[in-house]
Amino acid sequence: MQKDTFFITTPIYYTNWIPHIGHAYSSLIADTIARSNKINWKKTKFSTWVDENSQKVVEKAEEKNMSISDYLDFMADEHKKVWNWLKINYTDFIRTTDKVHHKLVKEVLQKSFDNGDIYEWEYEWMYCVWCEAFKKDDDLVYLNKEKNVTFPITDKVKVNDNIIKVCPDHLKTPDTIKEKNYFFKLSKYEDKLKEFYKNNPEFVTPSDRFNEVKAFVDRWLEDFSISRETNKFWVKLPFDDTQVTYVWYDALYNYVTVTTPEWEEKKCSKSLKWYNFWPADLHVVGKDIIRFHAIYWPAMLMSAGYELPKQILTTGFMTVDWQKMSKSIWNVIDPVKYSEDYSKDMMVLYLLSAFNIGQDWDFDQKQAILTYNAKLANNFWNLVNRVVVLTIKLGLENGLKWNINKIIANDLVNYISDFDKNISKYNLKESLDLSFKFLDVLNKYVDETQPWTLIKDESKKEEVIDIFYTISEWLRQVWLNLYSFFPEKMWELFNKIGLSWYVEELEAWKIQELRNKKEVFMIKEKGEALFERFDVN
Ligand code: ME8
Repeated sequence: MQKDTFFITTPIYYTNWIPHIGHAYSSLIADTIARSNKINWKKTKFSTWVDENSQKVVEKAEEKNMSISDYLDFMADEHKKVWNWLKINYTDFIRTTDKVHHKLVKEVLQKSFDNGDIYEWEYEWMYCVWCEAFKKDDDLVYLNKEKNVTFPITDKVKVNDNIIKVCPDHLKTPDTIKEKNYFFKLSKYEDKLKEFYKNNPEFVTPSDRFNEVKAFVDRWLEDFSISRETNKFWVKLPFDDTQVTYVWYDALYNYVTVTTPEWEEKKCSKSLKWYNFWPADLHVVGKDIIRFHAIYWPAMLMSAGYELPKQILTTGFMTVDWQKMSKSIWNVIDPVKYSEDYSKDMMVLYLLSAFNIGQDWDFDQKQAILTYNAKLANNFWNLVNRVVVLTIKLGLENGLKWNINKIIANDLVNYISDFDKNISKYNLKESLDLSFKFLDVLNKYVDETQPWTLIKDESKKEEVIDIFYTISEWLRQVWLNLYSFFPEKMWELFNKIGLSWYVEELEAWKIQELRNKKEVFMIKEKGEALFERFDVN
């Protein structure tokens, strides 16, 4: 059978910081979705990246007394270390400084230039280095330095030594830049974008984010600058080597570079060669960069003659103590340290089940522990533990054999079909909720049948085996589904019941085949607890 392909991407992360839990959130979503496609018979490409074209990189390198290229190498490694530690199973890692990428960037720039979509213009604008963004008066606020308060810009108040215009996020005055740049003619694509949105009503999800994008396009599309004359070390424009690319072309086109034969030849795992991965199936991005992905990016692709990505999943933003994460106020949560102090599973469960993708939220550690204790340590682990301990007590030399009690078979069928429907639409919270709801049904079944009482009566042995087989089988089905979320733990669980080859089979796209199998469960040892309770302080 010819396999379908699936290509998913994380956002392109800046390298002026080591990924924090907000970045990990996007990567965990992408990892879970990639895995669920992979085990469902799809040839899956999962790319992650670093965006090295940032003014801040120059400052950070100076701060650390490093050359820019040493700093970039160091930070790219740090990013990889975090993702590898968290077992984010990406297939491609690309840097904006990659030579193969620069070749493509030059080609597409030339194409758009030849089409008349790129033009030169001298202009004067304000630019906030900290946001890495141009600012207009509308984007700024007044800061009264004496009183240290901000207020909206109005005609009535004039700038003076005490009242200055600042960026509302960084409270710093943006630089004024006057220079010649090249611009992309976004305005030319207004009608084409609108038509594309109309024909692709799920292009951006959740839909409220799509509405924001459409409203923005309805207001007015402004051409945007794509080059700089100041930055010495980025990709030179093929039609003017006194200018280098700025952000859009060298960042966004990463998504395409990883699908080109040149990249695949050099950097890609053999098993992923020869498949056509462009257009991407899903870009996972935060709401801060949705406009760039849903407006700039499709227009740039149309201009260069590429197909457009199929969908963009937009995530909400997390605050810590209701504030943006920032090193200066020490509220940054490091995902690796968090996983060491608590557990990676707690982080995944909380991030993916406490709220829907798209919502903003404040990180709530108490809630994270309570959710973990209730769902994984109690509901889930207690049940597994009971089955393991009692089956060992039965001393079944030849394992638990197929002997299913049909009582809750309907619940299982509904659970699996609802799970599949939800995960294929990237409803990760709903998919997890459904799994824990089904575990509730299983727990209820155990409470009602009371196998720990029946086990004392030798004449009831068959009945007990029947119950244990049923629970183990239904658990096996839950584990197959939860593998996309908690792969390491599910692997340990498959081992526990004598199915050590399962992960290999799953990674070879076979969830449907495994679901239909009739296994014998060999349960020999209790082993260590996989999900232990944490105290809430
Ligand atoms: O913006 N909560 O890179 P970046 C949730 N390189 N998600 C968060 C988050 C938070 N507090 N903080 C970051 C860039 N993210 C540019 C993009 S596009 C041409 C260039 C996630 O390192 C979220 O997905 O700031 C966001 O979009 C991404 O990290 C931004 O990463």
